[in-house]
Amino acid sequence: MSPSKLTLYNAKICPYAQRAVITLKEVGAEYEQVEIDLLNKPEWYTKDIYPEGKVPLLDVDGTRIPESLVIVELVNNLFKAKLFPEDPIKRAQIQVAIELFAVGSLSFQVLRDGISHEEYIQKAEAALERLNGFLLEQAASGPYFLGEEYSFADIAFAPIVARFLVFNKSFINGYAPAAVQNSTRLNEFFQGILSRPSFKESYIGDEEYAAFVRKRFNL
Ligand SMILES: N[C@@H](CCC(=O)N[C@@H](CS)C(=O)NCC(=O)O)C(=O)O
Repeated sequence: MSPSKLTLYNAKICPYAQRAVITLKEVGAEYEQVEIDLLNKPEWYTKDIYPEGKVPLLDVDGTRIPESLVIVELVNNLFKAKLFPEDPIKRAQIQVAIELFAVGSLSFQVLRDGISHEEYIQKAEAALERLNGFLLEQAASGPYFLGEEYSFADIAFAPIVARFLVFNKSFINGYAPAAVQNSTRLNEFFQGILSRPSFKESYIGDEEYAAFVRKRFNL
């Protein structure tokens, strides 16, 4: 049974929030959306809605559920969608791959902690190589994490990958990862998840994302 009222607290800039939007689109849910300005967060959000002050948060008939991956699974279950593979091993493997692909925190290491571009590139290439291994473990060709089957893995990765590529282009001197150029599987995966309509319809856009990073970090 689908819930009677869904309200998503979203910030278009946020990759985690985009996971929730993609999932809602994939299942064809009707929902209301409240945009939270992360650079000027309204007091009422932290005070009345979610003390952690983070997005996304999904209100389901008055019950508030935060955390992107929890929301993805909840929406999948509410709408009896098939975004989670039946095989518990595959699910676990996807969860590990998501957890270990921490390129978002790598960009913070450049912006906040001042690690060098060389160090960033070294860590990024290692993360991509590992992801390539995970992809090949599932299927020899894509376009998705599991091969031809679209799943929550693709939802989890797409917003992170999109912002990672923009960050490289705009803030790491146009760095184009060698691992992506050298691996058809990885390349195909990135193209597959980034060309999915639910991703494209919910993505803030390359320029807008780069502009946000510049503003947020006074670059
Ligand atoms: N683990 C959380 C992370 C959510 C998160 O960190 N969201 C950021 C924006 S991308 C946020 O709301 N930060 C609070 C702030 O910027 O004040 C999830 O997966 O939903």
